[in-house]
Amino acid sequence: SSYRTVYAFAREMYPKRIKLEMQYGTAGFRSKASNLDHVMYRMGLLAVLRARYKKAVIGVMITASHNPEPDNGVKVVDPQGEMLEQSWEAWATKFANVVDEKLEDTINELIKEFDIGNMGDRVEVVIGRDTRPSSPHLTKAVMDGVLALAGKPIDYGIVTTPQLHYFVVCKNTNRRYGQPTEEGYYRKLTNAFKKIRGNNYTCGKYTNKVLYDGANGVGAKKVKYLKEALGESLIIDMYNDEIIGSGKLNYLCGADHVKTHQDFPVGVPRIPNARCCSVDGDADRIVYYYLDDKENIHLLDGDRIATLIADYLREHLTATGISELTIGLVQTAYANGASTEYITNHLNIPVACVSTGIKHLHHQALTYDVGVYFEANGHGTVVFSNYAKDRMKDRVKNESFPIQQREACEKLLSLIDLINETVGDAISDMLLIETILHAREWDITDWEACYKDLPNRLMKVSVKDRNVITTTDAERICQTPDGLQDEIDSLVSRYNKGRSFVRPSGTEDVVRVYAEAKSQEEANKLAAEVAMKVY
Ligand code: 16G
Ligand code: ZN
Repeated sequence: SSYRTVYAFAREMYPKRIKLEMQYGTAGFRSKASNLDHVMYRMGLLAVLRARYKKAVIGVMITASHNPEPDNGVKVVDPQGEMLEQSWEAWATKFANVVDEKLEDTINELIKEFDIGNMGDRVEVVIGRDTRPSSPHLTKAVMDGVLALAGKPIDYGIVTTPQLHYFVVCKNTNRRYGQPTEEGYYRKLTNAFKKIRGNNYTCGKYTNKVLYDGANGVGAKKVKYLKEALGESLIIDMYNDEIIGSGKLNYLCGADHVKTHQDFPVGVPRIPNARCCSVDGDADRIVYYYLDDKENIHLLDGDRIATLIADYLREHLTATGISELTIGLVQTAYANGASTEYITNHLNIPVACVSTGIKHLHHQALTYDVGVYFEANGHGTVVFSNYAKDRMKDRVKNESFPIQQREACEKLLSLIDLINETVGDAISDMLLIETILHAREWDITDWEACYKDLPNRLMKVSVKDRNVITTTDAERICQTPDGLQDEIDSLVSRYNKGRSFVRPSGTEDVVRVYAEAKSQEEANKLAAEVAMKVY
């Protein structure tokens, strides 16, 4: 039977050699690549079962994003491009951790629990990987897992995480979302971009050139195709495109490095006031920044990107005249307090705060007709309801509406084509940001002038067991240990514009401490004081 194959494969090719317990967290599994053979094989098995259960194509992405090059990881992508459903995360954890001898039993348990009857269906699992040297080998392990349960693996090779999400959605929507190929992806984005931009490449203070840090990863490889297709409409000066295996992936460059250390990346020329952006190792995050005349770095992070986009979309949404369409912006507790204040009081757009992790933001964003979501680290996108899309398409066609309204609808529909609605996408986000800056005729300092960030500090604290800290209210309040929240409250109350929270990390064995206050000294001091309470 096929089960004998499953077990034989597991024992002979991908035996579980390590004791290390792994947990499927907000970013799937992440570890040293050498620990992951059996995990990959088992995620291949799980993906087939998930595909049979959902009667749809499932994705598997092999990447460790912004982590160092020797790490790797894996995430399962659900049919509509979402992250794996929460109830199955526990199954993924179980699959990864059972001993080889129990693997078949676990498979049978899952089949029984979800009543998966169609075990003969030759379901498709689409697989993508980043540029890590370990990724080809780990891809083979996933494919063997898919084959062991008689699924059909489709290997897309090296792609960005958002490209893989896009392929899954294209396949599951009968190509209504686009063609499930790399060419289809570039064509969709670049056609929309060029259509909106027209022939006017520069406008006011906007210049059509951006310095792009590819983090020596897939984000560098892929932008080459884009550059060609965009031609003169946007000149992308690419830096940090080392060959695979150079060891330089994410090293002193990339979105995570720039955001975490507020440090200008190596490998990018230090030209004052030049508009720069950095993506991360799997190109699902982006941040912008520039150096001023004194060589100080100014960061425009996910909060800034979110406000830029939300303001622009709101303006067009109002112009459509379809008054019932709602817009909302979703943040996490890490969003700078000044951004929340600006969005709420100046832009008058409702803001929701949810727990860290893209699935939470995405989920909340779906409750609006136009839902903008970004984490401060630069991961985010916009989602549109089908209702909004249909209403706008109707209005474009209906000549009884004023021409301005119909044009606003048309513009928004083009913007939707420019956006990867499935997940945060550095490349698509960049094109959207460039489109808005162009429309506003802004240089990067105009964008920055919208509001002034509150100084803030993020710290890591190592503790014996980070899970003794539990939180509520979108991680803004500590539930346990007893009394900790009171202590934080009392510290915070002594600071001007003080705010602080602590939460256990979902990706590292640490507790994170965030603090903001009127001055940098105060933010540092508050963070240190709160960290002392966590020890
Ligand atoms: C994961 C999340 C990211 C989040 C980060 C927080 C996804 C795809 N990725 O990388 O959104 O910001 O975890 O890490 O959801 P932390 O829990 O260690 O602070
Ligand atoms: Zn990433």
